[in-house]
Amino acid sequence: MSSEVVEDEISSFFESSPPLKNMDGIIKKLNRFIKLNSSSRGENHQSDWREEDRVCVTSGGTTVPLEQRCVRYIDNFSSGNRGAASTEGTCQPYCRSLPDDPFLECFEFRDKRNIQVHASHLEAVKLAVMDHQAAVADGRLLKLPFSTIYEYLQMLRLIATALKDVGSCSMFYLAAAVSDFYVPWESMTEHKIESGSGPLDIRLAQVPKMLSILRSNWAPNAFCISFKLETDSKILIEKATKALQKYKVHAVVASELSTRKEEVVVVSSSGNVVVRRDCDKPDESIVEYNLIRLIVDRHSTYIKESHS
Ligand code: PAZ
Repeated sequence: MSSEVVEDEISSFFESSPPLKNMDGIIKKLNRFIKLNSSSRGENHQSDWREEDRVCVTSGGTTVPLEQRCVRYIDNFSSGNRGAASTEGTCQPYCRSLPDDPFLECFEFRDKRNIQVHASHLEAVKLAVMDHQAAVADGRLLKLPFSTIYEYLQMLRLIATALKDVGSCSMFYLAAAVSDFYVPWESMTEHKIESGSGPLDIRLAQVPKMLSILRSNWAPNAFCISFKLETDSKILIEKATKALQKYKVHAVVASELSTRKEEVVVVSSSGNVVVRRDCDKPDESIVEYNLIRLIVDRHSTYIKESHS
């Protein structure tokens, strides 16, 4: 497909998308965050801030609504754990160690006026709250929640174009599981699809691939890491290699669904590196620990090379 056709498809996707709710608010937050992390940071913060720390981490699945007043949708699998774990080192950032249903499981009523954290979750809650508050207060973390494919892609475009000037110092770490198929807004029924008239046939259109335009137009100098998940290990590396070549990203992190928490393969032009977790070392008991070390290292080299 020619690049003009891809660009046309992308333009018509955005033109027909329902506008982001609170777009102005999102843009304001985003600009404030970028500004805070661009100018006088060194004077106001004693952090070990480095320029290369401007990272857009996408995490979680996107949904494809089947009705404009959505009751039903198709979801893409992702617990959000990888993005969360990678951001902490962000599920939600700083909530990974809490139980799945934190509000119900973490707290207990001592009496009608007192709610307390259950002793077994006290340390995890304390740490999560403290670290999260510190990250937000320091201006190190901005969370922009999305649900639908429309929201996700509009936000990604906003962020990428806002980071364009940051150039090689910005990174896109695209761990979200993004829908490949969707129902175009204009061909979607407004009201809840009637049941009772037999099986439902739905025709899904292909979501235009935004990675190529992110690389070529939105943020061409940013360091870009995409992710590939497969359930068939036999095709995983081949698919990741094709994505690397097609979208010209700097690396593709390939995972197989059942082993994604144990190991990933970082596929790049300098070869494939298997990254595993090491349960014997507390820090390295999650695969993201070694993954992030490798990616940060590669990004630093990329920044140096771009500036030389
Ligand atoms: O969110 P999670 O920790 O459950 O899983 C992470 C992941 C496997 C969804 C992510 O690493 C990934 O591969 N995302 C891209 C999925 C895709 O191929 O569209």
